[in-house]
Amino acid sequence: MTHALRNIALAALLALAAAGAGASGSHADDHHADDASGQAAAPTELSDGEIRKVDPDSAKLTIKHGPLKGLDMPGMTMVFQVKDGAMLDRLQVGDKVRFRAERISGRLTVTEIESVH
Ligand SMILES: [Cu+2]
Repeated sequence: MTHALRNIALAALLALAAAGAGASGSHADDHHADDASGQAAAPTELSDGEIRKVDPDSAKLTIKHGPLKGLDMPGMTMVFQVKDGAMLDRLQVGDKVRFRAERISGRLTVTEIESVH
Protein backbone atom coordinates (compact mmCIF):
# COMPACT_ATOMS: atom_id res chain seq x y z
CA MET A 1 0.00 0.00 0.00
CA THR A 2 2.78 2.36 0.90
CA HIS A 3 4.50 1.47 -2.33
CA ALA A 4 1.35 2.08 -4.33
CA LEU A 5 0.92 5.52 -2.81
CA ARG A 6 4.55 6.33 -3.47
CA ASN A 7 4.15 5.24 -7.08
CA ILE A 8 1.09 7.44 -7.48
CA ALA A 9 2.98 10.36 -5.97
CA LEU A 10 5.91 9.67 -8.28
CA ALA A 11 3.65 9.49 -11.30
CA ALA A 12 2.08 12.81 -10.35
CA LEU A 13 5.49 14.38 -9.93
CA LEU A 14 6.66 13.02 -13.26
CA ALA A 15 3.54 14.36 -14.95
CA LEU A 16 4.16 17.77 -13.42
CA ALA A 17 7.79 17.67 -14.45
CA ALA A 18 6.84 16.70 -17.99
CA ALA A 19 4.27 19.48 -18.20
CA GLY A 20 6.79 21.93 -16.85
CA ALA A 21 9.45 20.77 -19.25
CA GLY A 22 7.00 20.96 -22.12
CA ALA A 23 6.03 24.51 -21.27
CA SER A 24 9.56 25.76 -20.82
CA GLY A 25 10.61 23.69 -23.82
CA SER A 26 8.30 25.55 -26.16
CA HIS A 27 9.43 28.82 -24.66
CA ALA A 28 13.02 27.83 -25.25
CA ASP A 29 12.09 26.85 -28.79
CA ASP A 30 10.99 30.41 -29.50
CA HIS A 31 14.39 31.68 -28.48
CA HIS A 32 16.09 28.80 -30.19
CA ALA A 33 14.36 29.73 -33.45
CA ASP A 34 15.93 33.19 -33.18
CA ASP A 35 19.32 31.71 -32.46
CA ALA A 36 19.01 29.20 -35.25
CA SER A 37 18.07 31.83 -37.82
CA GLY A 38 20.96 33.94 -36.58
CA GLN A 39 23.32 31.05 -37.02
CA ALA A 40 21.85 30.08 -40.35
CA ALA A 41 22.21 33.67 -41.49
CA ALA A 42 25.87 33.76 -40.53
CA PRO A 43 28.05 33.53 -43.57
CA THR A 44 30.53 30.73 -43.49
CA GLU A 45 33.10 32.80 -45.32
CA LEU A 46 34.51 36.21 -44.51
CA SER A 47 33.17 39.14 -46.51
CA ASP A 48 35.19 41.93 -48.07
CA GLY A 49 34.89 45.49 -46.86
CA GLU A 50 36.60 48.80 -46.30
CA ILE A 51 36.60 50.71 -43.03
CA ARG A 52 34.85 54.07 -43.29
CA LYS A 53 34.62 54.99 -39.63
CA VAL A 54 35.88 53.61 -36.33
CA ASP A 55 33.88 54.50 -33.24
CA PRO A 56 35.53 52.97 -30.15
CA ASP A 57 33.28 54.87 -27.74
CA SER A 58 30.18 53.02 -28.88
CA ALA A 59 31.98 49.95 -30.24
CA LYS A 60 30.72 50.61 -33.74
CA LEU A 61 32.28 50.32 -37.11
CA THR A 62 31.17 51.76 -40.43
CA ILE A 63 32.09 49.42 -43.24
CA LYS A 64 31.59 49.71 -46.96
CA HIS A 65 30.93 46.07 -47.65
CA GLY A 66 30.34 43.83 -50.58
CA PRO A 67 27.34 41.49 -50.71
CA LEU A 68 26.79 39.55 -47.48
CA LYS A 69 25.38 36.27 -48.72
CA GLY A 70 24.50 34.85 -45.34
CA LEU A 71 22.61 37.99 -44.34
CA ASP A 72 20.97 38.38 -47.74
CA MET A 73 22.35 41.90 -48.06
CA PRO A 74 23.70 43.66 -51.12
CA GLY A 75 26.85 45.76 -50.97
CA MET A 76 26.47 49.03 -49.09
CA THR A 77 28.03 51.28 -46.49
CA MET A 78 26.59 50.74 -43.05
CA VAL A 79 27.24 50.74 -39.32
CA PHE A 80 27.92 47.53 -37.48
CA GLN A 81 28.23 46.81 -33.80
CA VAL A 82 31.42 45.01 -32.92
CA LYS A 83 31.42 42.04 -30.61
CA ASP A 84 34.46 43.30 -28.72
CA GLY A 85 35.57 46.95 -28.64
CA ALA A 86 39.19 45.77 -28.62
CA MET A 87 38.64 44.63 -32.21
CA LEU A 88 38.75 48.32 -33.17
CA ASP A 89 42.23 48.88 -31.79
CA ARG A 90 43.97 47.56 -34.86
CA LEU A 91 41.64 49.11 -37.44
CA GLN A 92 41.91 52.42 -39.23
CA VAL A 93 39.74 54.29 -41.69
CA GLY A 94 40.61 53.17 -45.19
CA ASP A 95 41.73 49.69 -44.14
CA LYS A 96 40.66 46.93 -46.43
CA VAL A 97 39.23 44.18 -44.28
CA ARG A 98 37.72 40.76 -44.37
CA PHE A 99 35.05 40.30 -41.76
CA ARG A 100 32.22 38.16 -40.52
CA ALA A 101 28.93 39.77 -39.55
CA GLU A 102 26.17 38.02 -37.64
CA ARG A 103 22.79 39.11 -36.42
CA ILE A 104 23.04 39.07 -32.62
CA SER A 105 19.97 40.14 -30.66
CA GLY A 106 18.65 41.79 -33.81
CA ARG A 107 21.81 43.80 -34.35
CA LEU A 108 24.27 43.22 -37.10
CA THR A 109 27.49 42.59 -35.28
CA VAL A 110 31.01 42.08 -36.53
CA THR A 111 32.25 38.96 -34.80
CA GLU A 112 35.51 38.60 -36.65
CA ILE A 113 37.59 41.03 -38.66
CA GLU A 114 41.05 41.18 -40.11
CA SER A 115 42.91 43.76 -42.14
CA VAL A 116 43.96 42.75 -45.63
CA HIS A 117 47.47 43.92 -46.44
CU1 LIG B 1 24.82 46.21 -45.22
